[in-house]
Amino acid sequence: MADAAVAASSSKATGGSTTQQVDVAVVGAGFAGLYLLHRLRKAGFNAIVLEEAGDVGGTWYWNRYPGARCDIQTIDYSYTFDPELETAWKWSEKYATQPEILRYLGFVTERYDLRRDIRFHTKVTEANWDQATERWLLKTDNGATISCRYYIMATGCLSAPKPPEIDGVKDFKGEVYFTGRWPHDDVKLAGKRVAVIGTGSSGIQAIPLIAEQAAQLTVFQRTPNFALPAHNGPAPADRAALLEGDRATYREQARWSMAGVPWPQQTAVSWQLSDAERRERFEQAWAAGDLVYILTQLWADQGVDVDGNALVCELVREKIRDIVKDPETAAALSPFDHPFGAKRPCLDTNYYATYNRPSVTLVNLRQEPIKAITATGIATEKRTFDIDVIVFATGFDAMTGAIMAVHPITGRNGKSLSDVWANGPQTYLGLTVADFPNLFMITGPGSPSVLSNMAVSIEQHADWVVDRLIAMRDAGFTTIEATETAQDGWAQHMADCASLTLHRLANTWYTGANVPGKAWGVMPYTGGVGPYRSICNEVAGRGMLGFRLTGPNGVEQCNDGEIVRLQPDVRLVLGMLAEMNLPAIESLGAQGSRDFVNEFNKARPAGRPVGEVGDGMLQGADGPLPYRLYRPATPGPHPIVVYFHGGGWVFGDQQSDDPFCRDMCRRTGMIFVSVGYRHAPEHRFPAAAEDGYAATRWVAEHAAELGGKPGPVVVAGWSAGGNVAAVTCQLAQERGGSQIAGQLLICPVTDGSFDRPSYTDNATGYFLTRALMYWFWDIYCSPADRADPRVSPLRGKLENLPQALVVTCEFDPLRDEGVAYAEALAAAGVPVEQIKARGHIHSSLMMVDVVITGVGARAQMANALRRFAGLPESKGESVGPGATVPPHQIDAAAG
Ligand code: N01
Repeated sequence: MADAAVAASSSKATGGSTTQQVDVAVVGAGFAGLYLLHRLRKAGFNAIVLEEAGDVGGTWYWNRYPGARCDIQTIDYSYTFDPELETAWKWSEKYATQPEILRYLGFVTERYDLRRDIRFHTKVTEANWDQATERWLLKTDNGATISCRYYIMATGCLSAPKPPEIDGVKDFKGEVYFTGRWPHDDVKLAGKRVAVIGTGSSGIQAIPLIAEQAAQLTVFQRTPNFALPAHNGPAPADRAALLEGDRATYREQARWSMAGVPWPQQTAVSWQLSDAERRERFEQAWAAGDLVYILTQLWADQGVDVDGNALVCELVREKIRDIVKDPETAAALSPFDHPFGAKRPCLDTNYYATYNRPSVTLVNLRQEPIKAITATGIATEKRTFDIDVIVFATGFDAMTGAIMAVHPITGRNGKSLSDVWANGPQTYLGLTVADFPNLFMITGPGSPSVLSNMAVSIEQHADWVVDRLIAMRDAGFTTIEATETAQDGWAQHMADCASLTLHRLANTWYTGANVPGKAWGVMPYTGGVGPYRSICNEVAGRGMLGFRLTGPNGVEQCNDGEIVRLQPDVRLVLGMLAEMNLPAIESLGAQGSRDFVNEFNKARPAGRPVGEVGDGMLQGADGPLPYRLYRPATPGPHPIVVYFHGGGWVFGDQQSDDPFCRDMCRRTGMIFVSVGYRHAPEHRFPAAAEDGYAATRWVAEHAAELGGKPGPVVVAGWSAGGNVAAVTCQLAQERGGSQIAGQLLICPVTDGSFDRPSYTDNATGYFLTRALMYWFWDIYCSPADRADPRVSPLRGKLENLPQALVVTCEFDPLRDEGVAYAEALAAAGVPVEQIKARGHIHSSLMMVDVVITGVGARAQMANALRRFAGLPESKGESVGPGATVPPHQIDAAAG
């Protein structure tokens, strides 16, 4: 039914009561609900907000426990939609207290006259989609019913407190409080024996203040958490000056940053810094008292690499040992079970020092679990504690809990949201769910939400949703719904992003692990606020990709598809390259292209250290050739890999593939000899192929001199180097040359024909273009020679060739000829394996330390090389590109 028709009967009776008719109903009057109401009204929608509490504030209404503050600097944790609002309100502290934030939200409510459209003390108890009217019908706990075209959950991510799951709570005769539902009246703790259960952000904020009042405080800790001092006070002068100097730029940078706060991206990785440099950076972060700073500004690998992260963990533990006088207590407070940042770290004021007070006791539940709560206190497996007051700081059923708290939500064809989410939340962009038309979530699971500055993410979501509603109204659409394809694609992208991070190594509320029985999975989007914003914009820009829109008289638009198919880090790299506006390499001429590539490579991160790197000369087909040898740090002799770099037979050298060779040398424990074969146009076909053959032979003959194991060598190569490696194997067999135990061919050129689909599908946009490949071919090899197996090994004799691993990348013009070569080898009886790297481009697996999703594939390649050389495979790292098995498993959270 059209809105006009509905509006004509602004309310109508259902079953004796009156149903209020609105365009949009929003649940929740916190940060998100208030801004939504403001924007919806401005856009001319008739909207109401339904709020269970007695006033505005959302999480800041309920969480009134002592010490409650925000943990993002308040100048960042503010609305930015109205510059006048920004100057009308002045925060008094770096981290505002809960009462001040609540006053701010009240101020915003009055300023924009929002209160008149908020129904307080109104909890939604049921929401049903009615297909006939294309509206949601809501029931509430006070009997009011509402019919709305659009239903928006602005319910917050951390607003459904989790039950404590401890026996005997009901038996306790003393006072019981939950941090997430703290009373509005004064809670008197002076002179009392208080227990706090839980040491997350809430517990860690409350404990020092409770300790100041209570006669005795006993803290029951199941898992220690990382906390750093907030150093609260006035807003830091440098940040305030930055904001006030150019407010619009500051806010815009926040919107496009990774976490919603404008800090630059770190590029130095931990192993490039000395101990002293790392310590200096850490001390600076400790002094800054800022979570986003310490999570993003130490070194680039702190959040993605177990070793880079372990360095941070140890530096924090050192601080704990410095502050806490009793070594046993310090040890119990020191986290060892999760990487820093994989569980939300806390900001504290005097938290660790509180344990130096004689009136404070820490009970380590890992050593003495709680048996039960009794009438008079708490019994652990070792002791009993007489207690007057229990404070549960036990957290929330995060991300999904608040949405499920207003259940049942029944969508198209009677589908229940709790059934659809039984195995974890399924969403498109964290905003919508297939089969639930016209339902939106603000900062829902699948969006950056809790891994970002919520203020920034809320505004982005509210703006995106309201802009879509306006566009739909203008175009005459009345329903919007995510498609299954788009939703599944988003789940895949979410998983790809999460596999980059260390969240998989922690049991946290981010993953649902804190709630018994809840499905496990990283619920927030880990790809960053800026990238997420660009994806949402792209969805709209590409004709609402992944959405089905319908309107009256059968009008329908469905532009189905997946919004991100590239691996997330590959997408970022391509975005950066696009911004650099680089010239087409083929426009530079051969020498120009070499100069350009050399210059470009200088800006790439250096490779990791290996045992030894040395340059030398070997004998090629027509004279000496340079090589670079990478020796592992382990005692030799080691098996040898003869490696051929990429570069279209025109450019590239030992330096260009240096990070890859170092990485593979470390992973395989094998010597890599990277050969500087001759390039076209000075040396056209078959110079590169002949050099490959000659160099391999020379290396095999000089294996002992090089510190290698005598016997067969292994060959490997990328791109044109993959071509040289493949051809070398064929020549060695044909000519009875050196013995080759295996071949690793990474995105190899295997055939001089350009009619396979990948040449068309990936012709542009993925760095290696079809035009560039044509150019390479023209420079190296005349059309008359292109069927020669020395450049098109696919046309050669394949029987009895060495076993092979062929790696192809999804978005690579060379993909299909790589696959064809693997299939042809297999058909010829050669043992062959394939890696089809999903979401990767021609060069991404080579981008060591930049494209982390390539780690899985490189670990698999390393294992194959070890196998070829007769070495045992190394254990425990990879199962596939971008999907790594955790090298370190941790204990499940204790129940
Ligand atoms: O909740 P939590 P929170 N027996 O889940 C323990 C935001 N926040 O309310 O880790 C014994 O972090 C549980 O132990 P374990 C912020 O994003 C922000 O503190 O599961 N213990 C853990 O120690 C934060 O991350 C601010 O082993 C039990 C604790 O209770 C999020 O809210 C302030 C237990 C729960 O910690 C949640 O923080 C406060 C049991 N049965 C919160 N069950 C700001 O500063 C749970 N625990 C803005």
